[in-house]
Amino acid sequence: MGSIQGPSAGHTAESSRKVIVAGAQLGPINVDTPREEGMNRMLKLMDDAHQKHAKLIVYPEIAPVTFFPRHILEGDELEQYFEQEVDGDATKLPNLKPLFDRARQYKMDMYLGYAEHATESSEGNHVHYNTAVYYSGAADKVISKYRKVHLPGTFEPYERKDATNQLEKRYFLPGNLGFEAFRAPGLVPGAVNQKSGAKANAPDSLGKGDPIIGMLICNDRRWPESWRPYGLQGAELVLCGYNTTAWAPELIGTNEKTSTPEKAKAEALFHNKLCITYNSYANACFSINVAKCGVEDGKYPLIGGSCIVDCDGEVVVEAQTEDDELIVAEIDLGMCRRGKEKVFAFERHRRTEHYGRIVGQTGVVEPDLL
Ligand code: CDT
Repeated sequence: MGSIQGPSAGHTAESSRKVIVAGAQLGPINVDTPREEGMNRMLKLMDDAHQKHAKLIVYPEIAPVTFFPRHILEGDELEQYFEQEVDGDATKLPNLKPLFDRARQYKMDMYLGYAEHATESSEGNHVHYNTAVYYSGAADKVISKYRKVHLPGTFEPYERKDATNQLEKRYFLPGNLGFEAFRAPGLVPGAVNQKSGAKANAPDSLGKGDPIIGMLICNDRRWPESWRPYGLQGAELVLCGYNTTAWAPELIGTNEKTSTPEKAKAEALFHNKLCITYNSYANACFSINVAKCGVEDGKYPLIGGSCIVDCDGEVVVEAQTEDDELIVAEIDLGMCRRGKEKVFAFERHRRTEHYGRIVGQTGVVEPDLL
């Protein structure tokens, strides 16, 4: 005789992997905001995070300065927004050092987005990237760097003089570091490691090592292709900072639904949440998504909506303002096992023989006309 299965059927054994994490949303940073003022605001948010026992803080994309790719710039006017590494060590970047020093003092991990001036050859040629680094408080060093892969907007400015430009293709090269996940040492207590004899990918160590983390920057979050490589590395937490315009008809396009700044902003907030909730669910990972927001220079609106999303795609906590605001949550990375072992058990359900177009083709090729 059939019976309805009880609540213990299919129960996934989840080890507790709790950690308190924070997103440091920033309000507007204007062209004339002094660097020191922006830095003090960022440090204050880190102090608040420490008071709330956070072990990881996430800042927005290009956090320390105004979202300059909307402006047409060259020479020193452009270069002032870029950080130039000393000895290949981001913790020594002169403008950003106070953040690393404070994180070191608190033994706090940190995702920090900034515009990177990188020297690529012995001849001193330099290139620019839109970059985020992950500083580990336990290791006291930057343990991973990510360079934004999907650069939105145009190389040339729009013809209309009053259009809001998004000149990231002009100012940055596409990231060249791929989507490499990494482990954050000591971020949750009691993780197994090689010293204790555990082996990666052994059945009894899955989901028990130091947390597996991936980084994205802004537009990357809209592309499932950015998340899946992290899912395939077992990521439990994806970090993403953003500067998302709330009203830029040339860039985003308009229709009846988005014909006013208010409607366009509502749609931009909806799309932000749509991508981060769906992709967190489909890769069974948490995500921390953090905005720079509000109206920069009195006329360029950016959306807020910073949020921490769980591995079931649910929003755990969401910012309520368009200003400096810390969002904090205790998350349990052990919850990721259910999605990874059942609905999104990739090893059992993926069909790579049918995915060729995803890596073999960039643009759309429609079927022949009838
Ligand atoms: N900074 C950044 O990448 N902004 C883009 C704007 C494009 S809007 C569809 C973003 O994806 O939010």
